[in-house]
Amino acid sequence: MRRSLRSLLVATAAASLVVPLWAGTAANAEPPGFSHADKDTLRNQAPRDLAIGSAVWAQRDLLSYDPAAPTELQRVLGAQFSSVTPENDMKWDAIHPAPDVYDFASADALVAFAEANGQEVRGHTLLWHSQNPAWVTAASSTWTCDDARAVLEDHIRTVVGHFKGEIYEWDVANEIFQDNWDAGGVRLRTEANPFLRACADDPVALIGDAFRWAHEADPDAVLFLNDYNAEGINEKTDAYYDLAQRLLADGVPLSGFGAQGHLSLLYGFDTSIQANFERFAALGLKVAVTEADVRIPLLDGETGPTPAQVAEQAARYDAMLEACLNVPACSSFTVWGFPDANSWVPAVFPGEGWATIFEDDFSPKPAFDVMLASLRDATPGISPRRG
Ligand code: 9MR
Repeated sequence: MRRSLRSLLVATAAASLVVPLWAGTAANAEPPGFSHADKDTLRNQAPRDLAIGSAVWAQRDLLSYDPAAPTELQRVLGAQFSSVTPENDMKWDAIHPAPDVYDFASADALVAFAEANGQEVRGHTLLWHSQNPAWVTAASSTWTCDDARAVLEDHIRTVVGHFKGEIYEWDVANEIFQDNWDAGGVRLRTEANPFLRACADDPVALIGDAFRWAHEADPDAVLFLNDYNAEGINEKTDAYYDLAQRLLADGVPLSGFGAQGHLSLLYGFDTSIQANFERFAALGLKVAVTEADVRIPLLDGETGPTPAQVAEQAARYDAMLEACLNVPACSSFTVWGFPDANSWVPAVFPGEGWATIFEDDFSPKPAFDVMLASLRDATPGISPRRG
């Protein structure tokens, strides 16, 4: 089991003054079966026990996994990354398709892949306004808060309990705040989220209990709030900062804050990500970049981005990674899948793309090279740019 291996190695390192604390921790351990030539990888260059992850949609890409004959995607995923996040396989519509039916098949396949490749698993996600099954949407129109609480509690206890000991970080609450461009501005999603809507009189109590149920089901998992547009210090992250303080004051087992990191070159880059991470870390929370990608506006008729766009993309990926490297509480840095052909971006943002760190033939982009160099240059627990 990944986490117990990590604890064991840290304990062993602590007991021996000869073995540095970062050496051989589970997150950076070499996957079985890889040759020396594969050692120059993101996972093996990561400092301290920083997990370097990717999302993968197990239903599409891992069900047919044969360790003796991996697909190119599976080979790269195993070689480069020490953590995997199910892109869709643990979401409500996939894992709880009917009131009394839980389907763990593809999520279990992801956990099995991770174990075969010496990887940890980030769980995603338990309370969200999107990708809920039709039965939830239909039933929620008549839910009382007690009804919603009963459904959510059963789901969280069942799903987190199923994976107990297998998942090091869970995105418990995902995208629970609106954006400042939404009607009503930045506030909890008590309209779009069916659970928060049913408990709109006191949504914070429901959120707190979601964390409590998850913690009771797996006391060792680090439990995250997670959102987009949550990289820098802004109105939304101010709201999260206030919520985190309130939850912690109430004794809620909140233990992480995740910035998804979905960036676009259409917009400027907010350089306050490190300062934002530092304020959440000061509350005693882990922080993480959970879904990094950097999409590029592509002109009609062009087959790819310009050299300047490629360089800017690499700089933004690296800036997010550097913020993580510079904050010791940053526990994981995850990219949201690869290669570009698998990216969610073109379907949602027509005219934008080329967002991942691998081209469709799996060759690494400059963003990959720059991040690999930053990981290699980082000393354990501290980034070289920190002085
Ligand atoms: O990448 C996911 C895509 O395959 C799904 O169709 C989509 C459905 O909403 O969700 C995508 O992942 C999202 C993640 O779960 C939460 N943050 C935003 C991600 C991109 O939309």
